[in-house]
Amino acid sequence: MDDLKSCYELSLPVTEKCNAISRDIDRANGKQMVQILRRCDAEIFEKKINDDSFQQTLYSSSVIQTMVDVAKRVEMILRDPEESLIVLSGCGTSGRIAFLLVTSFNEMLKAQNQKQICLYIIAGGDRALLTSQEAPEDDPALGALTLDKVCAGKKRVLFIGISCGMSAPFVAGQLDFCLKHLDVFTPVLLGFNPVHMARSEPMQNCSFHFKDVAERMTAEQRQKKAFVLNPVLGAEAISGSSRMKGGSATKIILETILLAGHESAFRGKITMPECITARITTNEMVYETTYSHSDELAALIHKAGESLQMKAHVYYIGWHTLGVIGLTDASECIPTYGADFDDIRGFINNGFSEMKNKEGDLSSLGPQFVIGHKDFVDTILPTLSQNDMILFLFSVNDDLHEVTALADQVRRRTSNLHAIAHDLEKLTVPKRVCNMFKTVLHLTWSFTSEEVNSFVMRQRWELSTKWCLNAISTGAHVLKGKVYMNYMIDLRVTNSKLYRRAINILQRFTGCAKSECERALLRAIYSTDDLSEDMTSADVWKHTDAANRRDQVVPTALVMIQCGCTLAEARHHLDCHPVIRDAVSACFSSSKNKSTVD
Ligand code: F1P
Repeated sequence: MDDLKSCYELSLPVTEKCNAISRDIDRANGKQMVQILRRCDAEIFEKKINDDSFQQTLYSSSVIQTMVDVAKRVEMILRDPEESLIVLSGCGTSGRIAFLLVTSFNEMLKAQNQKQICLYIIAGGDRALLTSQEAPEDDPALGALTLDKVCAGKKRVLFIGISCGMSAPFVAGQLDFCLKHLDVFTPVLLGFNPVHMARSEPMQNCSFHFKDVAERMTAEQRQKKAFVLNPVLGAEAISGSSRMKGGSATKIILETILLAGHESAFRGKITMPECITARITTNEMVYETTYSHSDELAALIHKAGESLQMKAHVYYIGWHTLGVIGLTDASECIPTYGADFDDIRGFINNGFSEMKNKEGDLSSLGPQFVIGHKDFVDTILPTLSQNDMILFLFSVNDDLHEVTALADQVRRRTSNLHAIAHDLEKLTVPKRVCNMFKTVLHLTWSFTSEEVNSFVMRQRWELSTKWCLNAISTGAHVLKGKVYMNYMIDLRVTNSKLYRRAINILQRFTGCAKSECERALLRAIYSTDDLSEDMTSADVWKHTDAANRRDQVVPTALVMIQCGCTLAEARHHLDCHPVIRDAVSACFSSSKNKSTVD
């Protein structure tokens, strides 16, 4: 059985593998968790992964050279912006990072009286910025159509398709569209697997798969008509959770490229591999500084875990782009951990007018879209309890009067108020502000504001905040028992990638054949012990549509396989063990006892 398990593990792409560093994260306390996450994130900057010299990493000369080449395309477009566009596109977290980068870069261009030529696409539209809209991710034709629409009439487009797992059909459809129109488009694929590990499963109504597209892109790269940027970062700390390392590396790589292109176009600085390497090293320093605050980070994980364990809430109250980082982190907990939307929620000053998203104010779409600080004060503050954790996210450049006024209001209801605050050695957040919070993760950066412009400074604060919040929300869900070993055992099975991941998880834990695991998963999804022919022969997209309306499908399937029991018995078992990690352990130990007796 162990052989079966390791064979199966070897067949997975890097982004879906189990990271040996975090294998026991479910048994770690806050402090140990920070160290585990620190080591996993260190792999982003590693020169060699597992001594495998064939796998290219972020610092590999081939990767740096591709970044130089893409930066030159950015420069060309910035020099001649009429009828040109730079488009960044992705699904889920990748789309949210695209949104953040595009809005910030356009702001920078605007501040310098340049034309704002950057555009983002996120599968599922702007509502996907705040909620999990996983189904559009499976539609390659929708991706191509959306891209075609936004680029109508343009003569030159640099298209950057982000799919950390090199798997999203939405992005594959867009890249295929670009490859068919290379006279206008220069496509770039950003992901974190070697090309041979790109997904090769058939896609909805489509004659090609992701790996085909990646291979065609590689072929075109020889003539510099297309580019594949795919350094390997090692497996995620929570298997498959590409919001973590994948999201951080996406931000680092694309910001580096955009800024290098900008400096060449407007400051005459020729983009050399050395400048790209230097920028990556600066981000490595941001990583070091962030994790050097491990005690405060562990304390914040502990507090957030306590709140979730008591079925209370965690609220991120952020300013400007740090608010966006908070909203993004919060929204990812729903598909990753099967969390409710209000377990961890984000709020931003001035709501949608601060977001500057394409579709404007979405607050009428429902409570998940209510995101302003004012909304927090009106709807959450009056019912706030001592068990709810509030985390402010701000920098010295934000309106500190506003920060103190809101902190004052919150303190009248609860003392469970904490902060992540960024400042500069020459410009610090005053002590009286810091003293308002029970725990302050206070990051003082040694750059002077003359050294780097405020946009660059802000990008570093964003990255640092992302690392902190990823650690806090991951750690809190681990403490709540939502993770088994380092697997997101209670994920929502809402698209084909997550459907495959669910089967992989079942195979991993039971050692059973794929067909048996899939049957158990379908029984849990369709809520029956007797699967009909209609159910078993339906398309994956039908399964994921049904799964979207069910809770705990993977844990239920796991218990059914492991204990050889009915659906009702499995559900009863899970009801008796509200902590999923305990439910799974109990069922493993009972099946072990049974087999010993046998
Ligand atoms: C895109 C994505 C993830 C999300 C979930 C489903 O992944 O939406 O961001 O967390 O895993 O897939 P990718 O295309 O960037 O690999």
